[in-house]
Amino acid sequence: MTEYGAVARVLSSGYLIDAKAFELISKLPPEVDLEGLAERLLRLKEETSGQAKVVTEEDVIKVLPADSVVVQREDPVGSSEPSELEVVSDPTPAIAPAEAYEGFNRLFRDRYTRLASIVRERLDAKSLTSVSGAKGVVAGKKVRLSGLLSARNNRRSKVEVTVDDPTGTLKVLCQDEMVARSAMQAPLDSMVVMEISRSRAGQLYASSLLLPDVPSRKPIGSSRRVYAVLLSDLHIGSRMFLADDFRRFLQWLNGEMGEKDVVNRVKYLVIAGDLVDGVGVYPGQEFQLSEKDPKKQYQIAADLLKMVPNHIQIIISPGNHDAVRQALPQPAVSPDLAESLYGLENVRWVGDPSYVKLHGVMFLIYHGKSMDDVIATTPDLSYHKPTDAMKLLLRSRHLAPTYGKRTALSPELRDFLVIDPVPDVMHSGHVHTYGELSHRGTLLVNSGTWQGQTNFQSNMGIEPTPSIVPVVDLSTLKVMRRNFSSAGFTS
Ligand code: D5M
Ligand code: ZN
Ligand code: FE
Repeated sequence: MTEYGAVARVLSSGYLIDAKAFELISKLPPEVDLEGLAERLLRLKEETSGQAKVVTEEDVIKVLPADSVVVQREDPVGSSEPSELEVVSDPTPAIAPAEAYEGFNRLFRDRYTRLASIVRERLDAKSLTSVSGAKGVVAGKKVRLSGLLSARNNRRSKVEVTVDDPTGTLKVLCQDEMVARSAMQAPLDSMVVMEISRSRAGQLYASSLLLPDVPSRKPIGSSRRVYAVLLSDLHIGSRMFLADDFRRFLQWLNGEMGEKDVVNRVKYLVIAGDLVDGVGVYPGQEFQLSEKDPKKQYQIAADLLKMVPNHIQIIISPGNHDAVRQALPQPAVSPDLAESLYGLENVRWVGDPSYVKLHGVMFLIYHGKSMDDVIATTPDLSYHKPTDAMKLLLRSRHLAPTYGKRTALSPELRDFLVIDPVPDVMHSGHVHTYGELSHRGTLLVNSGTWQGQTNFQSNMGIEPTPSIVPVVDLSTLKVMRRNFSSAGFTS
């Protein structure tokens, strides 16, 4: 008798078998007498009549012969298991920049309003005052203030900060060493919350300075054990694109290097920008290109991504080398330029940044251009530890807080760069160094690159760590790494 026979028998007696119970029965070793099992199940259910007429996994475990069976908690996933992609937020259809001056006013108003409401949610709203309210604080009293950190000046060991909100501007002195340090580490133009008091001489002092941050959460994993593979910065079309390493990765993904138990679970491949090297991105780039036509660069990308098994859903967002505008948010690359990729059924383009849910797990995909700014302006941050820069952005609840540096912003009606909701996984690239870190339940991954070191990076002292692939188990948010560099395949 097959397990279906056993199931049919229980069903025909007026009981339903739930999914987990069914799965367990179907995994039992062949020596288990299913006929006997079905009999015992029926007896068990009859004895406990009055309860729901559903056979659960617990019921099955109760009637299993005690000695013969090890209950497998394995969750086999075959390549036929479908992916579940939901695009939660994508700037592409919403992009409609307003006139520059009025546009930026509106953009910053939206940024302020949304960050202020995040802060109110995180802290007791009643205890927060505005800049104009804080101006009136009398000597000996403390108030809590939220506002944008518009300037900071380091004066010997003290730091003077300027905070703005729609009610005005205020200068506050950070004298305490820890508070001064927090002031130097907060990105310029980010939302901060400060506790301030006035001295008898009339000077305002900060006794704390905090970023909005994210609440501590338990990661929410997928119910099925499926994996997402994260990539970025392939730079196809560059002479430095590591084609051999990438082909090795594609072979692995096709199960040609074994590890079928791993690759069968891969349901998603997420590319966080710089799929191609583009053209005219920096002076003299033409000498570094093996392919100078952007359409052809995307054609090569399509020829490679065609080799990704069809059941794997590919999600691509652009970066500063892709054939779209540089200003954030970036829309998806258009079908005119990336026709070949739009032709692949399993490819979904989104803008930069975007939120997508993969098997219910919320991903924030962001290329990471603003990391250049926070790394340049924040002590202790470096290109070697990209996840520290990502963590600072997450704690600021904004992907590009600092205005007027190297990251161009577009004056949209809505600020797509505010980090809300809190993602389960934040995936970036851009800096070309691999990194992973967990912050208060959010997994941060920088997926490195597939481009060797360029002359420019060598002059800047940037040492890329290419061809390392993070594989995220969506049920646990744990990361496995695979290295496809020429030094050899290591797991
Ligand atoms: O950027 C790859 C890495 O190289 C990233 O860490 C920034 C750095 N980079 C690249 N171009 C520049 C310029 N012009 N100035 C400063 N830093 C740079 P990618 O965007 O992939 O080329
Ligand atoms: Zn790049
Ligand atoms: Fe980049």
